[in-house]
Amino acid sequence: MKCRSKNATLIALAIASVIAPAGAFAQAEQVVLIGNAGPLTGGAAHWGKDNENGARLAIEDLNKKGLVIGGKKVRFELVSQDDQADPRHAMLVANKLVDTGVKGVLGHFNSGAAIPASSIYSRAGIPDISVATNPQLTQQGLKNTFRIIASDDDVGVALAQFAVKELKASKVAVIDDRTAYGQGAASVFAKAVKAQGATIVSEQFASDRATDFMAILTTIKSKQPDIIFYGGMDAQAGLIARQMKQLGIKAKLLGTDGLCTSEVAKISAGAVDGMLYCTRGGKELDKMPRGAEFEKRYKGRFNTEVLSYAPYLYDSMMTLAAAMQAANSVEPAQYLPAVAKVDYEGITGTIRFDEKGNLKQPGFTVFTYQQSKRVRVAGS
Ligand code: ABU
Repeated sequence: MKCRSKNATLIALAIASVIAPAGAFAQAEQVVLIGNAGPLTGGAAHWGKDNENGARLAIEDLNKKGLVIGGKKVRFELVSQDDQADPRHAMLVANKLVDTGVKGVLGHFNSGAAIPASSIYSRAGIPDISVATNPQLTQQGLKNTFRIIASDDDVGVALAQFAVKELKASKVAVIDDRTAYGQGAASVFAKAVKAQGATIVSEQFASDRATDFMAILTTIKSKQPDIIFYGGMDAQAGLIARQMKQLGIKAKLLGTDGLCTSEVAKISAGAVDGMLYCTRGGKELDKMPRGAEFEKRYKGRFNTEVLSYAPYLYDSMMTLAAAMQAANSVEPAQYLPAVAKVDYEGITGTIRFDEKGNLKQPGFTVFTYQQSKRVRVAGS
């Protein structure tokens, strides 16, 4: 009985070797799990989905290429998690991704989620590349944490200079949404604008879920500011722009990357035209080395426009893959040093990190809106 079964196995192998394509048995395939974490529900879900799409496109491209790492063909799989833009939920998600055995992480998106989650990936020794912009993310001395975009220190100062020099602002009001991102960006901007000689006439705050800003804006109106800086996201900024118009406030509305989307224009019902200015790290998509090609492929694959950071998520994934290839290993302990030393020409430009994990030479762009379309007014 035993002998008959062994013969059957040998016959099956012989048949397989005749019908299988040449080289099919040469390389075993290894599945490499990559975590993606960000808001996939709630008011920032459009950001999370855009990021996830960028990561997915990179993984599909890599799998088409069929990388061989450590002698094995690699198939990447994206494990995407919704952290709900919430710090506590982000920590649950981070632990889950570590337990699932991911070899690298893309995200988290919100600074308030990315900062606590980064400690969890650090303890597990897993490389983590994020577009969260609060400077603290890379000031924790964590060797595994990287940011592939300018920080709020970079863009906040650039926007403050633009506000004073180009918009001739001297009286400034500040509102923030009490998140790590919003509060951090508002504090960088307030400090930088004061250093430029402007005066802060009002400092207010609301939550990142707020919809009614009328009371805050009425208080601010009485101070007659030239500009209002909002530290927060597009979902609230669009409402602020609309409510400023309703109250007849003539000030410009300024903010950092959280405001720089097509969504802000839609929510504001056109109120952002010529009054909202925002700044973001890096170049506009059509100025990126392979931005136009990426835009076309993204639209073809997902049937929607690029919102913001999809090309950076694409490059984040490609950076992890380039480091794995350089180290000839998918194991975090082996390839983490190669991420720190990476020199990768991506869609968004050259990816190289400084000793803290910040992108070297990130650049910035200042935008405004005309007919609800974002247009570049300064920067790279
Ligand atoms: N930078 C805009 C939103 C992501 C963050 O919280 O940093």
